[in-house]
Amino acid sequence: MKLFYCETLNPRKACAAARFLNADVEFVRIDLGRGEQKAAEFLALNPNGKVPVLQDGEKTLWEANAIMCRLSDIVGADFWPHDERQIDVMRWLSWDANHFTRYGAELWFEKEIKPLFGQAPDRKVVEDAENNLRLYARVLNDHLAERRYVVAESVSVADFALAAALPYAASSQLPLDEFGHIMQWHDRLNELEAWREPFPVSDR
Ligand SMILES: N[C@@H](CCC(=O)N[C@@H](CS)C(=O)NCC(=O)O)C(=O)O
Repeated sequence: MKLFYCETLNPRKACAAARFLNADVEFVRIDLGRGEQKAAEFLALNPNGKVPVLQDGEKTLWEANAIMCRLSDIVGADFWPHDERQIDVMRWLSWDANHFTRYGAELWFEKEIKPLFGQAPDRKVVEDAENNLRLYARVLNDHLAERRYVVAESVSVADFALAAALPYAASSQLPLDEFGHIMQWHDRLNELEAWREPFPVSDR
């Protein structure tokens, strides 16, 4: 199996999951700066021209959350549960994409990625994203007040999805300091080497 990735927010989830699950994947780096994601060969794998992509024989799968779930199934783990927890995990994946990481990733993009290409952050977009992130962070913070992980008692794909922007909290100045339960939960995820160090060392 090949996992196409770059050292950015979305592939980070898939790489962390592959490491966490000890999945037998070959990491293949795509250089986004050089536009390798828009090459015909790569577009044949993912017509969106984005990483991550998982190639498993004839099957290719794009979207980081789906890749995390697939890897869990391949190794027979509980990371993508198949019992009554699954609906709850699904709920958080959906909420995250539409609310929490939607705005966290927007701030990461405005503050870290645009400057790499010589562009200034859009102040209106930043202000709007900060306000929305605070709004939704309150919901997650309250949910985590008496829980170690987002769903049930163990780490699931919901944790890795919801935490996607948190490694960039300081560098992207995410307005999350006041949300102690979120920060403590992310400290717990950082105890996992796979979450702390998701990318192949030789490429960093
Ligand atoms: N919804 C996709 C988003 C993937 C995505 O946006 N990947 C970015 C890197 S974080 C990318 O490949 N960007 C390159 C481009 O758009 O040209 C997922 O979760 O996998």
